[in-house]
Formats: sequence, structure tokens, C-alpha cells
Amino acid sequence: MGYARCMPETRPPYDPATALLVVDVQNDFADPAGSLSVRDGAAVIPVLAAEIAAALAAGALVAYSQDWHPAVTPHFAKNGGVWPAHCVMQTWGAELHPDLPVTGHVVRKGSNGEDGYSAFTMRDPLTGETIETELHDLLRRRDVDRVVVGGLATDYCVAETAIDALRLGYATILLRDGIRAVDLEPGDGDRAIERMRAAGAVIVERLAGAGDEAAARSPGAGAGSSAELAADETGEAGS
Ligand code: VGL
Ligand code: ZN
Repeated sequence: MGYARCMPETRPPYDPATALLVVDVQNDFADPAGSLSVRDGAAVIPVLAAEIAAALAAGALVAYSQDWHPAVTPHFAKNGGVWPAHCVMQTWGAELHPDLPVTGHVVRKGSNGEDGYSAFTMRDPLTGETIETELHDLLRRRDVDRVVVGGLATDYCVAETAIDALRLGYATILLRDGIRAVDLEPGDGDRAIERMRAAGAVIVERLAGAGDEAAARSPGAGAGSSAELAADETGEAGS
């Protein structure tokens, strides 16, 4: 999908038909003391805070996902799954990080023992059945046709959310500065970004705060105006 098709120059980065999806910015992933802490995970918070402010200012919807597991679930290694216990409902680890501004709907996933990687769908690990969360309905009711995705972790919940969004027909923009990877195997995060790109996601550094903070931190790497972004990304998206 070409950038021009999903974001014509006449369309601003955020508008009322766009939703910013903030994936799993929870203590267990974002805090170094969390049980499944993602290296540098808290670095997504200021980036996403700026995106949230820009989205709200433009009348875009902001929705948050929250991994929300029972204490015993086939998702956890001790119960036959693959992960250390994390984001157990009603515990500190499951709380959204205290520095994250939360203004919008929170979608919880995994509470009935599902593997809830995507904010849109959960998979019952025993039956293999796919179960929808309320997110697609929520976006449809608001006539959202485009989503912007950031959060944790690049190689699991962010990737599954972005790929589900594309499958459901949403133009999908990934905020590369607003994601971090678990990297169980080195390179997993980069491979996940390539999977999202191949599925049709448009990859940008960020949409908000570009040209000031971003440019100051890494000269030349910060995204410029949205027109400049459009030019960059038309080539990068490869259509
Ligand atoms: C996640 C592993 C297990 C994530 C959730 O939020 O990326 N990763 N559960
Ligand atoms: Zn989980």
C-alpha cells in the first residue's frame, strides 16, 4: 500500500477518522523491575505522550490495550506456555505505566486464558479459536479507517496488532520511535518491523513532535513535516 493512498497530503497525521493504538505500556513490560521487562521499554512513554497529545488535539481517538492475565493461564510457562508470569490482573505489573497519559478506552485481553497478543483478537490456546476484543467495533462505530500503532512489544503485541489492523482493512502507520522489542532472539524486533512493512504498514519515526525533540536527539533522523514524511514514505513503502 502506498503512503499516498493511506495518507494523502491533504490529510493531516491525525484526524477524527484516525485512531492511535497504544499497545501494552504496562509496568511488567515498561518498568525495568517488571517481570517481562523490555529493554529500554520506558523510552516509548515520552514519544507516545506526544503522539497522544497530538491525536487528542486533532480529534482522533486514542485506545489503549492492556495484557490482563489470570494468575493461572496456559499463556505462562509454569502452566504449559512460553512466558514468565506477567500482567496478572489486579497487580502492579498489569497496571498501565504511571507516566503514560491515559485518555481513552482501555481494551483488556487475555483475561479468560487466551493468548492475547493482538489488541483486536485473542486466541484460545486450547481450542485455537479466535475471539475478537471490542476494539474493531469501537473503531467502526467512529468510522475510523486508519490506525497509528505504538507500544510494547514490537515483536509480539505491536506486530500482531498492526497485522490484524491491516487484515481488517485499516491503513496502518507504525511509530518506530514509539516501540521496543523483547528480542528473545537477536533481530526479532527488526524482523517484526519487516513483517509489518510487508503486510502493508507504513513505517515512520513518529508523527508528533517531529523536528524538535527528535531532530535534536539524532540529527537527520527526526521526521520532518508531514509533507516531507509523505515523500520519504512513498519510496520506503515500496509501492
Ligand atoms: C506480550 C508476550 C506476552 C506483549 C504479551 O505485550 O508484547 N508479549 N504477552
Ligand atoms: Zn501476555
